[in-house]
Amino acid sequence: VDLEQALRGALDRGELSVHYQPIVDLATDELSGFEALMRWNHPELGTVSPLEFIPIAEDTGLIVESGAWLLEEAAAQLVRWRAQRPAGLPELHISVNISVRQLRDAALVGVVRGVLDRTGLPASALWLEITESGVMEDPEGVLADLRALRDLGVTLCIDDFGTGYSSLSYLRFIPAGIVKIDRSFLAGVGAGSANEAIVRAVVAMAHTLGQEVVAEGVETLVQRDWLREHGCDRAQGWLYGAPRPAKAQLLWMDRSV
Ligand code: G
Ligand code: G
Ligand code: G
Ligand code: MN
Ligand code: NA
Repeated sequence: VDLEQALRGALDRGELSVHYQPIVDLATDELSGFEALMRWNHPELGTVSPLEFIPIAEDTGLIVESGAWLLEEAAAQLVRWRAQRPAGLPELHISVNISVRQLRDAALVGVVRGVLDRTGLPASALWLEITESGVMEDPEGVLADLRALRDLGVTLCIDDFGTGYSSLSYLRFIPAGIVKIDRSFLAGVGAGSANEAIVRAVVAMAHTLGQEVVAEGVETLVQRDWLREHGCDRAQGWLYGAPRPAKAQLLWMDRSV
């Protein structure tokens, strides 16, 4: 099977879907929102990993259309979830990955505005995840759009933080409200790993800049307890749940463990 050829018709054939992974508020252990992740189920190949098909979607430009589709699906799903969530619990947010290719597409800000208008999702409930390397590929080109998105009221997240080759000085210019620490830095956290010094430094830096910190790849209670104790704001990982379809999600489960 020619993956690129197969991917070209995947959206129209209904082979793409969205999975959601919980993001939890560390202070309360309460569900705070979800990250939306694209899935491709090919009739013969079965599930194709995003690690395989997202790069193809970026190279071919297919990510622009499928990314816009995912954004609208996820926003509409979140509007339904917010309506179902019992009163008294914090409002849920949804986080969507935006690739370099989408960032460089002149239509992006209009696409986001259109999705917010059509679904009725408040901009404050939408997080857009961008990577450092995505911004660094063309800083001048994308900064104006990032500011326009921020001005819509959307929250920008720097995804996979620490894995890129960005200079810290540039980070100051990305108008992000949230830093997501890459899961590679979570190994050994709470067990004396040198990674603890890195996580501590990222939390201190982000908080100084007025940003929140989300730890990715949290798998154990030891990691969770250490992160909470060291001021990390939110967490995401198998401890709380893997990415799953919408119908498999619980919106008000007590996640305290
Ligand atoms: O958790 P998962 O195996 O889905 O993630 C694999 C990679 O694919 C991650 O780096 C994730 O950011 C990326 N990815 C998943 N869904 C999307 C998407 O909708 N858009 C983009 N640009 N990347 C995605
Ligand atoms: O954007 P990023 O490359 O970080 O994509 C998230 C990827 O990490 C997805 O493939 C997702 O399934 C995976 N993932 C989510 N939670 C965990 C976790 O707790 N541990 C590990 N090792 N991977 C995770
Ligand atoms: O989402 P779920 O309720 O299944 O996740 C809770 C438990 O399942 C945790 O103990 C977590 O470690 C485990 N888990 C969830 N998803 C994965 C996965 O993709 N890989 C592995 N190895 N464990 C997972
Ligand atoms: Mn992400
Ligand atoms: Na990530």
